[in-house]
Amino acid sequence: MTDGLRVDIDGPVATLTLDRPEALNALTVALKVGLREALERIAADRTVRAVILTGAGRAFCAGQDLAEREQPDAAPLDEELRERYNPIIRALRSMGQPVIAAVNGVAAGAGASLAFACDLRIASADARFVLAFGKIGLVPDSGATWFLPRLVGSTRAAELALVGDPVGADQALRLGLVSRVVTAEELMPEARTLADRIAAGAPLALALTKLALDRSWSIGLEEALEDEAKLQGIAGASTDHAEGLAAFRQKRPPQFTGE
Ligand code: T3D
Repeated sequence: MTDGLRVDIDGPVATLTLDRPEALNALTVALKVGLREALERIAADRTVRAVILTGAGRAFCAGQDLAEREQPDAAPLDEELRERYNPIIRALRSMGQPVIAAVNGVAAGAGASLAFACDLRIASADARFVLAFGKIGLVPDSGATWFLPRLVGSTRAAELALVGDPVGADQALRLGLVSRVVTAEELMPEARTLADRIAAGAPLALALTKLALDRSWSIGLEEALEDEAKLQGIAGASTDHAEGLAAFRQKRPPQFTGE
């Protein structure tokens, strides 16, 4: 659909595939713009209830396309972050649908940041995360300095960001960077099964859960308790809550509509 991005919508699940395998799915301007637009379109599509982000070929994403960065007309780095990377990270966090990163291979630089910004990460045994920024004299960006300590704790985040050694799939599982590791063949079926299970949930409740989890990082317990009460008031007034109760009573699976 877009240069370097495939968007497949199959029932309630949208799969976004970064598709520049010859450059390990490195992020060009066209791909960044396409990815942001696709996320925004999907966010507004009520038929999509879960999203999978993955890469074509042997990589998830090698971060910024370094060949494009060296072009004389490349935007300054701060501008590139503000205009193109940060909106992608905001779109991932603000969309109501949960996003699963199916990390099929190397995730380097902003490619790792993209995976960190998803709600869930599952990895194939071939996956590795590389905080490649330092090797080219840059600072971790696209949310990496914010997500990483929250995902693995400050001590491990500092080691990953300052030393930059690659983290293989098994280590990523031990660190809590991913929640599951499967074989390369199993990765997409596993991601789809997970996405289908999420998609069977109540969309409004899922969106509010995502919001509450994100907000919990910046508020105290008292505020979180009040937040939960407000959000539960909204979820409790939904048709889906009534449907959930009826389904429980009638011993059948619920049919949620997002209302
Ligand atoms: O706008 C801004 O710059 C600000 C934003 C910055 C955010 C960032 O993401 S900064 C970090 C940028 N990314 C990197 O520094 C990673 C560079 N790549 C690597 O370190 C390694 O390629 C990997 C560790 C990812 C994988 O290594 P390996 O040995 O498995 O593969 P390879 O042989 O290095 O790469 C295979 C091909 O992909 C190769 O092309 P070729 O020689 O076969 O034609 C290589 O040049 C290409 N490739 C890999 N990464 C990139 C890339 N091409 C363009 N950009 C890349 N990032």
